[in-house]
Amino acid sequence: MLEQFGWSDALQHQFAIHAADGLIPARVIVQQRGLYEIATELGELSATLAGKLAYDAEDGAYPVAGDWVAVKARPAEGSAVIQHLLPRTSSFVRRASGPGAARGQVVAANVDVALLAASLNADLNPRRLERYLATAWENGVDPIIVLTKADMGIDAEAIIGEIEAVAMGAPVLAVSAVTGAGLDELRAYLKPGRTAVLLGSSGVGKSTLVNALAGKAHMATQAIREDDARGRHTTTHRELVLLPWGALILDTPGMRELGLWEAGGGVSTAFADIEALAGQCRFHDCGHDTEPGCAIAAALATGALDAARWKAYGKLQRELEFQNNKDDPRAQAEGRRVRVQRNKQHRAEMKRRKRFE
Ligand SMILES: Nc1nc2c(ncn2[C@@H]2O[C@H](COP(=O)(O)OP(=O)(O)O)[C@@H](O)[C@H]2O)c(=O)[nH]1
Ligand SMILES: [Mg+2]
Ligand SMILES: [Zn+2]
Repeated sequence: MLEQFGWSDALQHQFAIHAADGLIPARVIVQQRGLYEIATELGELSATLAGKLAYDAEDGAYPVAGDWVAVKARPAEGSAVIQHLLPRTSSFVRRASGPGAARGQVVAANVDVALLAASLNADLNPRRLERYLATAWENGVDPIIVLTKADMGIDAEAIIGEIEAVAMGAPVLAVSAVTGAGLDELRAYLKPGRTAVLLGSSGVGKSTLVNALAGKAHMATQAIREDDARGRHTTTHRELVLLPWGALILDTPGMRELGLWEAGGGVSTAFADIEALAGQCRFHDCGHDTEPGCAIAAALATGALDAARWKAYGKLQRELEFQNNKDDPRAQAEGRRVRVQRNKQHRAEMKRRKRFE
């Protein structure tokens, strides 16, 4: 059961310390207001966070859909308590906005492939795609650009060409959930036991695409526990979906504000053409402005480098710098405060235990 969700020998090996504590591994299918639906070897269970984990999670480490966790199961009650979050291989973070949201919000974890969805119909913003590409590469995740709603009479070929020009080699597909066009091509990228995440603005057709890929099997499992009579929680959707051929797909709510978190490597990959050009400037520390022998200025002059793309690159660089600076003092002070408080609690707890020894 758990192998279907991507559980591996390597994960099992890491899990030994938790197994020794009587915990079992689980993968988060959906998270809603602090309540979880998880897949375990005992079947699907409803779960809550252990108090200690909820406390630690102030650091922004709440389990989310796709996460592996260690749980104390109560199979007879169909429930479990999540005790530990296992280390993530990748995570997608939505840039936080508003006070107190210094860290950003993780929206998907442990994915292998990112499907960057944009509608052929609207919302085709190459600049936004560049951001998504940067975020995927920075996470070590393979991006695939999925242009949706190919049935709406738009010349997909022309747009695919335009997108390929900024895709830096990532595959670009056009699909339609209505006619089924392009779905076989997409399926070929979704391998059994591997997890793909769908990213893109709300309304581009992500959930419809998951349904089209899942077919009847998904409809049958869509309605997970709605047993509210005994005060249990109601979950009407799932985010992590097991597709009929064994691939996993993570549907996320709108990602309008997917930010760049600790990007850097990702930006370089997404703009490898610009970085290569910059390497050809005569001066090592060229400001790409009025310096003689500037390869960027030359490429802009001939049109070999698109001015909008150059501008987007500059904007990303400035944003990264801003985020890095912004993060430092405050986030560090906050981290310190949390650690001090936790140590205090820990010492009090040790004292309390001593008394009972
Ligand atoms: N014509 C057409 N409409 C689609 C397609 N996929 C989704 N839609 C419509 O787009 C709207 C938003 O779809 P939804 O899956 O909820 O988008 P999400 O917010 O990205 O999950 C709905 O009205 C869908 O019926 C498609 O392939 N073709
Ligand atoms: Mg949706
Ligand atoms: Zn230059």
